[in-house]
Parts: sequence; C-alpha cells; structure tokens
Amino acid sequence: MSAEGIGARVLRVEDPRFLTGRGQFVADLSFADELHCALVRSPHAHARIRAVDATAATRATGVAAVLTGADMAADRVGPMRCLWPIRSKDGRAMVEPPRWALARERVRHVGEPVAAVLATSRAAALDAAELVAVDYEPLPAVTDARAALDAAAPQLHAEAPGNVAYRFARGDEAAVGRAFAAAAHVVALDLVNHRIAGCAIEPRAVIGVPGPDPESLTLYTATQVPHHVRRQVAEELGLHELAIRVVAPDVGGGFGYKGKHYPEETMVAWAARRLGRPVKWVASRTESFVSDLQARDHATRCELALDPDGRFIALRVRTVANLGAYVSNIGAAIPSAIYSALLAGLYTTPAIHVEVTGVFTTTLPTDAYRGAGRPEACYVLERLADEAARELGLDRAELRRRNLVPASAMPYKTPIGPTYDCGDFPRILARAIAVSDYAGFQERRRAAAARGRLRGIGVACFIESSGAAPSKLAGALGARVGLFESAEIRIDSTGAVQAALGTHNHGQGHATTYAQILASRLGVPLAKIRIVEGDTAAVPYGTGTFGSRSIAVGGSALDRAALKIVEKGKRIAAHKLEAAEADIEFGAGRFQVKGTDRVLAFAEVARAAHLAHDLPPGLEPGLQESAFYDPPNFAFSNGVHVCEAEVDPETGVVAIARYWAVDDIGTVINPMIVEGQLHGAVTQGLGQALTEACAYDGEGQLLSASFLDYAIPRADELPDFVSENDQGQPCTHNPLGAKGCGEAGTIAAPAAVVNAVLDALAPLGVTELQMPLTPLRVWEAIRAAREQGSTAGGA
Ligand code: MCN
Repeated sequence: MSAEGIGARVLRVEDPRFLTGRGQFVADLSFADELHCALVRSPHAHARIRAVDATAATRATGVAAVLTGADMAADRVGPMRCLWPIRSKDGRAMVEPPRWALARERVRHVGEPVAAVLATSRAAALDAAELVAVDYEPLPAVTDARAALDAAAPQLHAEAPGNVAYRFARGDEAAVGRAFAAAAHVVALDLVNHRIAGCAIEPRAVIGVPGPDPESLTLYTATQVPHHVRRQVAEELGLHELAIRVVAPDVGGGFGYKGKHYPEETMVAWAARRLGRPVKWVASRTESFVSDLQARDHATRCELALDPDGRFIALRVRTVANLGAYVSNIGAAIPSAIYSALLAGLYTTPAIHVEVTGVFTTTLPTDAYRGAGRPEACYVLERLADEAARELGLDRAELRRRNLVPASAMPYKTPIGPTYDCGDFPRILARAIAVSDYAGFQERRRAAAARGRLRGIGVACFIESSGAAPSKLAGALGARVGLFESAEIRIDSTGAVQAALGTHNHGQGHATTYAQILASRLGVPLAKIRIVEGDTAAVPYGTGTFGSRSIAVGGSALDRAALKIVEKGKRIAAHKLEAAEADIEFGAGRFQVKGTDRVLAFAEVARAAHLAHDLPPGLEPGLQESAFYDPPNFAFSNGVHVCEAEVDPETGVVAIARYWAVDDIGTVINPMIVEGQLHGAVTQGLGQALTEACAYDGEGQLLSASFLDYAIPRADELPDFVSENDQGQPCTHNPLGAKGCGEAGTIAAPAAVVNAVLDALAPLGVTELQMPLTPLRVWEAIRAAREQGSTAGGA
C-alpha cells in the first residue's frame, strides 16, 4: 500500500476549500440580467384550481412575468415522467398519472407549485408571489396509504381507481403457503416504517441560463444526477440532450432526495428560455420541507415461519407503500423491486413471498433517502428475528447464527432473486458479538438498573445491494435508464492527471478516494491529480451518485480507464527504450524494461505522447482514455450492527449508550472516509429510529415543516461509534473488489435501535413499539404496560 494510494487514511483533499469558505454552491452563482423566481405553492393538500389571477402580481415593482400551468401547457412542456415504472402482479403497467411542473387544474399536496413569479430581486419575487390570487376549491385529503385504499377515500387520479398505482408481487406464494402450513412456529408483526425527510445543509437551488445560441441552455442545479436531469429536462422541453448543459457544482449534501429530477428544474429551464434571461430559484428551509421528496412510509404485515429448531422456513410480507401524490423518479421501484430484492437478508429462508401495493395520497411524493428500500427490508427481517427469538425463548444472536447463509454457500442464489457473489456472514456476526462484548451485557444492564435506567441491547444484520448495477437487469425490471458509469482520464504533458466521472460528489470525498485509486494505478502523487464531476459538458456520460454505487461502478470505470493509460504508456515506453512491449513492466510510476535499469518515468512518457515526435508507428498522439463500466452484479455490502440503549422509565427518554458496526465493504479505499460515511449514516438511522418524522394533520397540512418540528439528531445525543471493516471478502466481479459503504448505517441502525429499546423494556412487558421512539411514545408504552401489569396483578 502506498502512502497515498488505495487503503491509505489520507485527509480529504477537498476539505481546505470548504473549510475556508471557498465552496461554490448554486446559490453562490449570479448572472448578468438574472431574474429571481418565487413559487406560489398550494396551501391545500387537495384542491381544484378554479382560476389563477396574476394581475396584481404582474404589476408589482420589479416583476418581469408571472407564469402558470396554462402558460406551460401553451408552450407544450411535457409531463415529468418517472424513471422506473413497475408492473403489477397481473402484468398490467403501473398507473403513472401526469405530473406537471406547474399544476394544471388540480393540486394534490401542500407545496405543489402553482405559479412562478419572476422578478429582478428575490425580495420582489417573494412579495409579488403573495399577490397571486389562486381560487381553490378545497377537496378532501388523505395522507395515510391504508386509509387511501378505503372505498370512501378521496380519489386523487381518475386513472387510478382506489388510489392504487400498482399491486406488485414477487416470490413463490405457493411454497410459502406450504411452509406456513407445516411450520412449528409462526411469528407475525405489524410494522410502520414511517415517513422521513432528507435534511441537507444546502437547500435545493436551480439557475437556468439561456444561450449562447437560441436552442441551448445551461442549467445549474443542486443535484446528484446531472445526466439524468439533462435527459429529463430535454424530453420535457422537446430539446436534444446536447442542447442542455447541466452543472451540479458543490452540493451541500444530497442523501438520495437530491438524486431525483424536480419540478423546479423544468420550470426554471423553461422560464429562462421563454424569457431569454437567466432565472434563479433558491429554496428556503421551509420551502424545502414542503417541496423536497420524502421517503419510507410503509405499513407492513410480516410473518415468519420457523421449524422446531428455530430455522426460518418461510417469510410472507404484505406492504402498503405510500407513493405520495405522484410517482417520482424511482418512487415506484424503491418499495417494490428494490425493497423486495433484499428480503432474504443474510438468511437461508427458502421460501419468500412479498406483495406491495403502491398507493397515491395527498402528500409529497416519496422517493430515495439514504438506504432507499434496504432499511425497510432490514427492519422487517430484524424485527421479526427478535420477535421470533422472544417467542421461542432463544438468544437473539443465536437465532440469527442458526439462519445465516454460510460462506461455503457462496455464490448464493436467494429465493427472491439476487445472487450474492461473496460474503462470510457468520464471521461478521461473530466479530460483532465479540467487539460489542455481547456476553458481558447482563452486567451492564444491572449497572444501569442501579442508576434507575433500563438498558437493552439490539442486533441488526443487513445486506445492501450497493453498486447499482447491471443495466440489463434494470431494463428487464422496467427501468427507463441504464446503470453504467463512465470515466475519462486526461494526462497532460507534465504527467499531471485529470479524471472526469459521471458520478457526483456531495460530501462523500470522491476527490480524494478516486485520486487514491489513480495514485495506486498510475503512481502519480495526489497533488498532481484532479477529479472533475458534476458537469455534463466535462464528463462523457454518467448515471450519477446514489445507491452507494460510486466506488463500485465509477471507481471500476476509473480503474479500467487507468489500465488503458498504462497500456498505451507501455507501447510508448517500449518504443523509446527499444524493448518489446511485453518486456515493459509498470509500477510506482515507472515504466521499466524487465530485469534492467532502463526506466522511463510516467511524466516522461506523458511528455513523449504529447510531443508526438517519436511515437510507435500508427499510435495516436496524446494520452487520454475513457472507459464505460456496466457491472455484472450488485456489490453486496453486508454487516452486523449492535446497539445498546438506555431508557429513563420516568420520562421515556432513550439514550444511545454504545453503537458497534462490523461491515464487509470489500476493499477499503480510504478507511477514514469510510468511518465518516458510517458515522453519518448511523446518525441518520438513529434519527429515524428516535426522533425524525414527517407529520401530516387530517387536512394534509405538513406539521413538521421546520427544524423546530422535524427533529434531527444532534452531536451531543450521539455515542461513540466503534466501527470495523472486514476486508476478507472483496467483491468478486469488480476490478477494485470494493463494495459500497455510503448507506450501511441508515440500513441497520433503525432495527438495531428499536430492538435495543424493546429489549430494555422487555422486563416491563412492552413488546410493541413503532418508530420514532419519542419520549412520549416510549413513556406511554411504559405506562400502558405498568397499568396492564397492575390490572393483571389485581385480577
Ligand atoms: N469508499 C471507500 N471504500 C469502499 C467504499 C467506499 O473508501 N469500499 C469511499 C468512496 O470512495 C467514497 C465514499 O466512501 O468516497 C462513499 O462511497 P460509496 O459507498 O460508493 O457511495 P457513493 O459515493 O455512491 O455515495 C452515495 C451514498 C448515498 S446513496 C447517500 S444517500 C449518501 C452517501 O453516500 N449521501 C451522502 N453519503 C453521503 N455523505 C455525505 N456527506 N452527504 C451525502 O449527501
């Protein structure tokens, strides 16, 4: 391992710029003659738009235009189409009602954009937006997906009777039925995986700059997926893709929800072209809460069948998934194709059947948030495993151990679809049990009791389909996008390296880890390597960053392109050193004739390539290569997380005492960055488990539209995290052996925390709790258990 290459714990090269205030985010950019945009958003969850009167707003100082859905219709702007439609179990296509960037005739969630005010300052635009008079006829709201399935529920879309978008099914229903009939034990749970919101530091922002020729447009947007946005906006505006350049400069966190195309991008692009002036829209924090995609929102009935020895013999899952008012990009696929694929988890359960009903409600659309489908699957499995252990009187770690897929079974084809290429799950569990001193827990429980606290321990095993993954599979499952990645490497005449990738860095440290890969492959110091992402004009093509795919897919493309650079370098070196190409070896930045001291440094070869004075016959000048990489499979990261929590029985306050994570993410590029990723993701998982929730009232008003009401975790509430990476099982099918790490914590943490808190409350007889475990909810559960205890005692 070189001091800077793969495996080195180097500090992030991008940080000095951010720490000294030199980051450049979309809101930092301004353009001559720009107009500021304020959006008039629906105050109703559901309403018919009778009329929009923009007269007063249009006359207000500084206002250049007020645009509505009718103007957009007149300009024939197309609907926003989702990227992954799903088929119902009867083979029918999912219902995808049109979603317009500015509402037409009806609004279906609070915050839906209705009109755009363009003015010479942000203040003028915001003031004038207050003057737009929209005549709404309010209609009844329904925010709970199960309630939306009721025959009497308000109907959102004429084309979706019963508010159903799809009824998805996967697995062998008959085999599951047979196994349940023969089971020694059956455990069942009703779980709510509630709705949460991503809360990046930087609110979303978009700027559209027309020109220089009439067809072209540059769109600056805080996105994780510049090429997807380019394609979607091009389709909606009827342009070819190359007419639009999408730039996602520094982005202050994305967490999945910025990985999707938004109405504001369509609206800004269209308005800028229509008015022939730059148009800028920047969300406020409250506006973010009512316009950013939300996530999770599952109601699930799940049942696990076990044999007399506690082996899982079948799993049956029925989920009602709240899609919100419209189908967002991947919003339909996350609770169906993606969630269902991981319901085998780390276990050998031979028969699995899952049904998911995707439902429209008068809420913000749901889509990805860190984990996207994987935390929901993990929650189902790990809550069931604990419940099974409790009902069978088995130790929870022991029950899991009995059911793990052994390393000898790899590659392991799950009954639900995916084939895991590698993994040693029993070793990971054993390590997690050892590092967390699981065996010594009872002592810590007693010590906590002496302090008046109830202490519990929770375990969660997880698998993640990181490195999303074969384009062919995505196509077979209905996706309208591929999942490959591209990298282009340019070497200048001094041997300095610039690499452009189709992924996007919004906090993950790509400028460092990609450079570390190049340092290893090309022997060039980090100081001479520059990574470019987030500009469709600078990158050959890209899919973007989501699903913890950058290292496994983008990194692999980079590795391939680096290999091509070395191959070309070898041809040049062989020619210059008058040796056979097969005799040239490359290492530590030097081309050397095997067994001799005849050497050319990488920079010398680069210079020769650029001078082209003396190249092998037929070889093109220059040193620049690109590679497109389409992975043959997902990279199955996995791990076991253990949490200890203490409950104050008088207040219901939960404190996370300790948290241990043992993960298998294959080859680790930068252990420090991986630790940071884990800490961030675990924190977000703890947030979901304990405090975060999007709350709607009966009229569909979002009650949690500020940080006073939406409670994200704070540093002083967090324990020390102990994390370890087991590198014994590198991914078998990508050239780095790397598996993704970005989401591991959000996947495992909610289940680990809830299992720990239920364990803490077990002595009181509490067996059921739904997230988030707010003090009130926990205290109420304790009180109910005590009351029941005293009634039972008195009876
Ligand atoms: N890495 C590594 N060795 C590995 C795996 C990863 O050194 N075996 C490094 C990578 O090189 C990269 C980082 O860890 O620098 C994360 O890599 P990866 O797991 O490939 O994930 P992505 O880069 O694709 O990031 C996406 C993932 C997701 S899906 C969300 S959501 C997320 C996240 O990462 N959002 C984030 N981490 C985030 N971190 C920050 N700060 N902000 C966000 O919005």
